[in-house]
Amino acid sequence: SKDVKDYLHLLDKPLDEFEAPGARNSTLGEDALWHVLYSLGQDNTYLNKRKAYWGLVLAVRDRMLEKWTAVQRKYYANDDKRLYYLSLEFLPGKFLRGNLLALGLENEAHEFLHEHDLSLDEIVDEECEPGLGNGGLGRLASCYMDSMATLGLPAYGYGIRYSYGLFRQEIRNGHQVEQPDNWLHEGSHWLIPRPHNLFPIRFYGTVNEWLDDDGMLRHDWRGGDLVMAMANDMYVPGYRNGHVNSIRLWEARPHKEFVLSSFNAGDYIGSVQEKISDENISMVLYPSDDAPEGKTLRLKQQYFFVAATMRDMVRRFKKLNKPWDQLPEKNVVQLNETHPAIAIPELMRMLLDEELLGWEEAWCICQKLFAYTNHTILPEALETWPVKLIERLLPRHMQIIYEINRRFLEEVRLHFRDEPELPSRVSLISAGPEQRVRMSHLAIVGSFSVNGVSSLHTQILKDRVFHDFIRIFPDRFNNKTNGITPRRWLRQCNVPLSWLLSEHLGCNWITDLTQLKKLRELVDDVEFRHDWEQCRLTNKKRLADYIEKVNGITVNPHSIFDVQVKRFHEYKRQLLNILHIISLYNNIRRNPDVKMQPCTFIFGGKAAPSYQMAKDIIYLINCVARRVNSDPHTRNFLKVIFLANYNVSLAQLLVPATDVSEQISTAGYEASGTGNMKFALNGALTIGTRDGANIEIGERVGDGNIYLFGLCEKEVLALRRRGYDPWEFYKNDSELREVLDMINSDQFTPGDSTAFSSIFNSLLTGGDPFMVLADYRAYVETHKRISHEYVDRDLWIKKSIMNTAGMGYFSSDRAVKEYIDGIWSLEPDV
Ligand code: T68
Repeated sequence: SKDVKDYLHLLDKPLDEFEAPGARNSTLGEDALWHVLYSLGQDNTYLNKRKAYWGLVLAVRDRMLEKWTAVQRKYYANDDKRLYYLSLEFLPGKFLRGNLLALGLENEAHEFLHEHDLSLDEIVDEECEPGLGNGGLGRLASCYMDSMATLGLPAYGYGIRYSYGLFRQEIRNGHQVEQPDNWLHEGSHWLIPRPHNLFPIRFYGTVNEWLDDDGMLRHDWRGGDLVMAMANDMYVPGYRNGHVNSIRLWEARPHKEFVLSSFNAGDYIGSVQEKISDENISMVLYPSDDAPEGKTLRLKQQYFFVAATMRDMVRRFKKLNKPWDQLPEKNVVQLNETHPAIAIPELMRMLLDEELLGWEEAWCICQKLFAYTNHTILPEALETWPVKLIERLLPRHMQIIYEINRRFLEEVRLHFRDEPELPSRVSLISAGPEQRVRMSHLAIVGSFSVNGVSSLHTQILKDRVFHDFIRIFPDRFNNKTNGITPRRWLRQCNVPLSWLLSEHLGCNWITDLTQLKKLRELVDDVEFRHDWEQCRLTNKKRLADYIEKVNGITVNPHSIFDVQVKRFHEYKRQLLNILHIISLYNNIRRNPDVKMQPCTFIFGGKAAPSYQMAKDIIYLINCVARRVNSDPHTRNFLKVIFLANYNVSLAQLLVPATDVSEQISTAGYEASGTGNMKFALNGALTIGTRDGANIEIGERVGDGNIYLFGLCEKEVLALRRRGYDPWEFYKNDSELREVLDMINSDQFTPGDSTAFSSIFNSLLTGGDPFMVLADYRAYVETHKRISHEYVDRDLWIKKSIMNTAGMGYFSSDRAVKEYIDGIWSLEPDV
């Protein structure tokens, strides 16, 4: 509307010369109308939401493409060193609003839509979000792409264009039901297909040996199946700097349209079948964010995108006519987890077998080129592949992995003569009945840098998970604490607060988040605190409207919004949260006149389809919600909401409306967390364990402004060593016992007393590795404090402000700068 337009110029950094209005002689609106007619072939004399959306997308895209081509030209002209960020997952969220914001086109868009009686809020609903990732890892990749563009880095993201993203979650009768996410059913104009950027990718086949002119043994991988990798580019504009980068997503295409021989021999369907199975490679994202999927198709996906990416990198490098030893001076490859680690033997193969380099030279290049980020210490999440499978699918790579390992272990034996056990512990290949390749060992040995994603996580990698490697490669390990982009996670998702911030601090916080520390000078300003609270209330009302609309439940916007949204996993302990809710419920029923701050507990998140326990937990939450929300004794005090299909868009709605952010993983299990950062940045208070980045958040917002509770990592280890006995907590805590007995009865599932016996057993008889009961009492007591302190509005709002003020450090701009200085050695280009 008019009002929005009037204040936007105050809210954001002004455009610099790259964006000067008049650089084009048509307006955004004119171009959108042009596209409606000439690109979409539709009548543009009147607009509906769909036409307005698509027209705008195409008009915005034109502007990004102009900038992108200019930026590419500049990279070549300056002979820039390039970063390749390889990730099997990206979770960019919806594009339109962010792209308008970055390009400084929001005003023009509002104006255009206003003329057609439409608003940006309604037309962004037309966009469906690409769910090309599972959770934190994929979202981190997208935050980093945003910061790289904003810092003007010569960087490229690389991944897969899945036809189906992460499943859409429905809740039926309290259970998670998975539906396919056909996000491309209407096509996406944000994705530009590049049918000429096409590479053949080989699978299976055999390895031939031959002698070259110097008598060197050479290898040649041939035969097998070929699949084509076709590029699709997605554009990432920097924030108001004229810089646009891209993410190249590979799509599998059949090598031949039909196998002509069988076609002619009359096997029409058989020949089509082959085409279909080739396309399968990029069909669907694997929906597990922990236990890696041991399926051949998953390994095919990994090799497919990595091989195409290495080809693309080498293609660009060859244009420079430089000797091979310059490859790592002109490029750096960051591996997001071990999923793309097969890039190391693939580049070795290209250098040895195609470019005919010697082993030492090729290996030296690889070790200077690759860097690896670890995101997990869960032992079951560390990726391994059966030697037998790699031998069949990628026979030449298996030979190369053996040779890398042989040379590596020889060195280890030489340097650690008195430790005969060491070689087998660090070997790239695990012994046992089925030999497997340890992808993390391959990634460590083949990289010059290995980083964790929070201080505690990196420390655990050094002390435990990769302890042996620390002694072999003492300089290789480093920490890069995660960060989030302030453009999406404050400026875009929280317009009221952004407005308030820009009014008081100016708008530089959008690219220099440390500016937020100046908020500390404003905490004692009564009027400012009042405005702060109003912003929060506006956001809470918006969320309440959504809940009313979607879940059909009325929630009180003045109640405490307590939110836990993330993937469902036992280590994240959604169970601890629901146990506490049940005990609150019991207490309110026991004391009907209780004076208590009303609470709304909100959950969201998906369970891997094969993770039964996680699905049971979702069912429990929904059953408790049904009971609690319909109980007349408690419903004014307590509401439990499960929001289906948690994704980036829903996060953008939830984050600014949250009072209490639940970050309650068992200490030592959450590598970092990034949701924790989003909430605190928007002024939520964290209730959390001393895990992952929670510790660093506490250090920066101050002890008094965060609720840390429970066992720390060392205490978890110590208790495990002593022997954790959940029955002890069951026996000694009557409130807890009551809650557990209710779960183990038909209280929440009338007539069915075994619905949650799996949960009861996992907490008690199963010996629960996540020690939920050990932290129960501390958690409940901490919640009492929160409920008490929330009522003191002055106190609470001050704490809220102090959270935002302390969160500047957690900008992904800071994190990316640390990667630049500590790992990539790149020159920002603006
Ligand atoms: C997350 N990992 C960490 N993995 O759990 C989280 N894994 O603590 C951290 O903040 C975040 O990474 C970013 O560093 C994941 O999200 C996956 O999604 C995943 C997907 C497939 C296989 C294994």
